[in-house]
Amino acid sequence: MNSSFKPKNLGEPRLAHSFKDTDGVAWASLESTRNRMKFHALAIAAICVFVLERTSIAEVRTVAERNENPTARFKFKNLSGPAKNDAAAKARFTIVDGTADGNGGSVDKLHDGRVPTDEDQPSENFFFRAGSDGGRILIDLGSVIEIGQINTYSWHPTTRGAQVYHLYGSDGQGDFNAQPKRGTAPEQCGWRLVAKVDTRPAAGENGGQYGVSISETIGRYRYLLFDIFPTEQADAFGNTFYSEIDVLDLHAPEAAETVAAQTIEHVFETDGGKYRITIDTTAAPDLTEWVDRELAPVAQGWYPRIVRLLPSEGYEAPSQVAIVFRDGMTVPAAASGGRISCNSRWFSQNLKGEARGAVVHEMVHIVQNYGRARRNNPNATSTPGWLVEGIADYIRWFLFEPETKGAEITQRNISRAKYDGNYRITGNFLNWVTEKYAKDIVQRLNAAARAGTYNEALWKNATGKTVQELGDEWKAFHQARLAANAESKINALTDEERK
Ligand SMILES: [Ca+2]
Ligand SMILES: [Zn+2]
Repeated sequence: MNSSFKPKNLGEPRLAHSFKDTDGVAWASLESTRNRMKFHALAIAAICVFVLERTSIAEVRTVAERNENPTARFKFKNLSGPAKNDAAAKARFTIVDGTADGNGGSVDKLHDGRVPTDEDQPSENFFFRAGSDGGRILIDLGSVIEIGQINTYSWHPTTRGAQVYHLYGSDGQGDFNAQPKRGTAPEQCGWRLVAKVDTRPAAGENGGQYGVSISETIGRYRYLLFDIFPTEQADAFGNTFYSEIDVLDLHAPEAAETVAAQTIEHVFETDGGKYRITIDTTAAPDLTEWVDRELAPVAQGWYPRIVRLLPSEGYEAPSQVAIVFRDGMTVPAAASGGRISCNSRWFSQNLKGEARGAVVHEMVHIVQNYGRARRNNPNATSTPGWLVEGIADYIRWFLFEPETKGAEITQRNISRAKYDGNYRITGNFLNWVTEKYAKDIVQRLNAAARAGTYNEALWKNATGKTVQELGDEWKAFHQARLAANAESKINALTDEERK
């Protein structure tokens, strides 16, 4: 939607080097939801896109948008998404001033036709070193072209999402310096200012997925110079995570192929449309077939089952679940909010083994949603981690895949058999308490954890015994079972074996 509201001039980036405002340069800016509310006193959703009027000097149009629904597809309402085969794809990118941050990707991440699959993925972005004032990047397109559009994309959950830069162009003629460092005004050495961009909202957070599109009469250039500034100086982490820069040749024969077109996403509904599950294998296309054949039916069947297994009063489990395969994770899988991240390498090595069960475990975390206790109840007790993981592994190993016997107590792990032994050990304990004392123990524990009222008295109320007493009894049961087994094995030795 276009807003009639005029943003106030946000001023120059606060930096040691400041630049004079040049007449006739388009500014792009975003207002925050919060700011907008002040003007309209209406709860109009999300962020608006708007264009400042152009002046007669530079016929440049700059539009910025903060994505309301940021995903790996980088699909914007009013802007085209990142392109793969644009003129920047084969251009040369050079850092003219400033230093790349070692935690990020190289400057070539800016034109590799790829974007991050998640909101905080340093390796898939380029950003200047933490604590620095940003820097300058030169793009050499190889020859002069008539530029139709220059688009820049960024993504980060906090202040490193917004974009602040000045853009210059040159055809390289005359008294030209291709690599002017900070302190040298580009206008003095053969460059022309094309646009000034600042997508920071006047108030509120800078985080999110941003797209900026500079278009209309940009001009004929071979070189582009980005002078990039941090979005804030309050801490060292103000340098924007830039994901992609596109330069579109006005006379390019075909429309640019967008990144979104290559996104591999399988979306399905379950439980009569109540839940919507998205599985994204863009980062691991080889897994797509397995996902469709093996994982999708499990997610479809088990997400609503887990919801029914873990009810509590007035609680609605997240209705949207995203399962996203990612590169470079250090753990097999993780859950946060309604999103499950899957380590694509670990999954491809465990397709026949633990892969499906790992997703079931993470789906339990999404349904558990115990973090809400602290948000809703200032006096919330915290639920011990061993119980959170124990419930996830109880559902996984005893309800989802009991046939794998993956959470048995054996001679090998009996020494670690404590009720708070975490993961599958606690899962085994919960299964034993369920069968022996209280069919609804997991439901009770879950409801308390979600409300922020978990305490040890719960065990005694449900079973008549403390959790320590239950733990001791459970361990003694397994010790006796294992001893009897060992004995029966000895007795079962054949004559041959007895020799
Ligand atoms: Ca990229
Ligand atoms: Zn877990």
